[in-house]
Amino acid sequence: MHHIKTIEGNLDAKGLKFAIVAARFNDFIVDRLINGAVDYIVRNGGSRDDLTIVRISGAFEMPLVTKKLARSGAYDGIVCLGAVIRGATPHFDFVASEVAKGIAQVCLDTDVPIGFGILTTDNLEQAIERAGSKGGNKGVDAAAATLESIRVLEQI
Ligand code: INI
Repeated sequence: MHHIKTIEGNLDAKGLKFAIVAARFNDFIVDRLINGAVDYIVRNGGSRDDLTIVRISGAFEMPLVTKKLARSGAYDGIVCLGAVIRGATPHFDFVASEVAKGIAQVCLDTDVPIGFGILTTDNLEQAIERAGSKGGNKGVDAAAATLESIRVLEQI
């Protein structure tokens, strides 16, 4: 808006190094989130040579691995991808809330922008909807949010 100083991130991924941390659990879904995230970064000028994909067992392992990646100083941003599906687990609420809390903590503790691309859904159909069909692709959204945060933080 005119006369109002506004800080906005451009969406140019050129020269940025990203780590994508992705769970193997529900890989049928997560592989599509990875494809979406990689495709988004490359379409916005990022290079495949600057991407590192880290595969881990499940969403519960995400915070610790993400913390080590963030502390390494090697990445401008980290995109966390997984799928926690209620129908498939009796400990859904525990896993889902611990992971969200843990990743938020890592983000604030390390000052590294982290995108939260972990689906938490009631069933497989809802997960499929958000992994590259009618609900879009949450991997794309998480990569986009990470990129935007990196570029905003550069200006503050
Ligand atoms: N991990 C997931 O990423 N998604 C799930 O839906 C899930 N379920 O259903 O249990 C899940 N569990 C594994 C968990 O993340 C850990 O890997 C496991 O508990 C070992 O620590």
